[in-house]
Amino acid sequence: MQTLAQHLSSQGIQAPLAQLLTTLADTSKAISHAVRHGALAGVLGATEQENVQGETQKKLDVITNDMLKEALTADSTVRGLASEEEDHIVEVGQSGDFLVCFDPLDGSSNIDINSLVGTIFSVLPAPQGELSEQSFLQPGRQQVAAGYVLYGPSTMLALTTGQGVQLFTLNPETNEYLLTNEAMSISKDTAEFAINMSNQRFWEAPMQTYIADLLLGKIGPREKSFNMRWIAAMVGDVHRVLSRGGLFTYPTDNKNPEKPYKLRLMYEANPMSFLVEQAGGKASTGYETIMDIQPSEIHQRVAVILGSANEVDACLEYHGQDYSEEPSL
Ligand code: AFP
Repeated sequence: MQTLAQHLSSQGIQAPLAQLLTTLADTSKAISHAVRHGALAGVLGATEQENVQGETQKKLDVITNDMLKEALTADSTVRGLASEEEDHIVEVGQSGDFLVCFDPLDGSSNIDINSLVGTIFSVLPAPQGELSEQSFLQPGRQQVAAGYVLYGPSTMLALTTGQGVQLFTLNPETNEYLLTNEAMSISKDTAEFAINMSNQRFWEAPMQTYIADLLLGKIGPREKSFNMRWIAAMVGDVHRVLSRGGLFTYPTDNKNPEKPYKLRLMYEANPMSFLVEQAGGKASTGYETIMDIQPSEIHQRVAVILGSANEVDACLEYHGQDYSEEPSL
């Protein structure tokens, strides 16, 4: 089985990007170690602090954010970083080739119940000249790499550099990532969807009708039964979609008119959309392709509908969208 380093070399990944991806992978090994020790390391529970999202920070949110900031600051290929846990962008170097956006511990509300959590990262080219928030506001199409690390029964790294999606499993004996799937592929069709049903009354009509038809199963217009899953950690739900197909969605809702969307564009929706499209799936807000969005601010939130291409198309039909264009690979 190829190691991560052997794989990056075999794909002809240039040294600076290979160095950055190695930094991210190595840091995820340390995060995996911290997550695994949980209560034994005193890393569970919440802090007194709130992040820019207005969410109470878990201890592990802060610990993992600091680990990634330290590692990326020490990496000469990194010009700047943006994190879910940082109010503003952080300039870390004068000459690095890359900007890194990340959610250090996605699904952190799962930490205290020992459920799935992960790290999500997105790598953008660093423009020349002064660094500002504007430097980061690039559409998802500009990403040079994206991935996630899922801290589950196995620690797994899913990665794309635009040449499909590769999956690596961390060998606990050697602490080495080994290539366990060289081309993840999302089935075009599915009978499985993931949504937080408790928000049903707050959804827009197209999503209410789409989900109602899924629930009608064989007696409804879809004429087949559907299964539902909800992990409450995007990394876990997207990994399931990449592994066996499915549709994952966090649609717009009017539960809190000041916050019509939940998922963050720069470090959740864009990296996951890159992975999903590279595996043959689709990713849309319901009205536009996620990776075509011109970001307006670093912590911007969007609606997300992603997964099996034909099922995303079916959902977009309810939104009155033309679904004829093929996913760009
Ligand atoms: P946390 O990191 O605050 O747990 O949020 C995780 C997340 O951003 C995403 O990973 C999940 O899909 C979604 O929120 C879960 O949202 P609900 O808690 O509303 O189900």
